[in-house]
Amino acid sequence: MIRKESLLAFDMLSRRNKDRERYGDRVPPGQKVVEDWPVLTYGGTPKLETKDWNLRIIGDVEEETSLNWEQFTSLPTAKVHCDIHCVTSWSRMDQDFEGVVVPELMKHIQLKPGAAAVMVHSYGGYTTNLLLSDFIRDNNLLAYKHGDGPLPAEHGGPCRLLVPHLYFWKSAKWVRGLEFLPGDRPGFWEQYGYHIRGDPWNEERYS
Ligand SMILES: Nc1nc2c(c(=O)[nH]1)N[C@H]1C(S)=C(S)[C@@H](COP(=O)(O)O)O[C@H]1N2
Ligand SMILES: [Mo]
Repeated sequence: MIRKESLLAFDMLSRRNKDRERYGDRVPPGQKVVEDWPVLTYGGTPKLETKDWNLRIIGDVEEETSLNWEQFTSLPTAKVHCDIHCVTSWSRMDQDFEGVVVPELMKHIQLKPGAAAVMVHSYGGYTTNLLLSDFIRDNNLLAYKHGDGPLPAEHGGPCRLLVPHLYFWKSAKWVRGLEFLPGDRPGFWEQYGYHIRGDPWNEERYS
């Protein structure tokens, strides 16, 4: 007798093989491609209007400051085409985001000499941590558009971080502030056992 679980396992395996045929090495180990876009939020979607939105820059900076929506959106933008990888094992391929380029924003922020990491704070209380070497990259955006439209609220609108080279929990939705720190410190999921860095190619899922 063939057990139902073995049939399910077989099904998963053949799906992964199909993903590999279609996308080759673009699918990280242990991931499977989905066509829909799941919403993964701890808690609810904060209701935010751009007129009330601002981005606070705090911690190890020469001068703490904040930018309103108009100031923020006047910074140089770019489009990033990427795949996104959630630690719960789905990947979504060929996504188009647009927003402020992180290194461009950083040109306006004078860090204190000891700054080495950032804690990203979200409206609603979520946090996630990144080393500056993972944060200040040309492919990272403070994204406010997806495809042809604004970023949908449930996916982090008006503005989310996009860090395509790490698992998607690092891409904080509803970004509200950047806190620069002398060293890496665990954020929300990292405190609950997610990996401190989260590289999908090394399967840095949990620690
Ligand atoms: N503010 C906030 N950002 C967050 C989360 C969250 O719960 N709150 N979840 C993270 C996780 S675990 C994932 S996989 C992605 C999911 O983004 P999506 O809902 O747009 O797919 O957002 C990340 N950013
Ligand atoms: Mo996730």
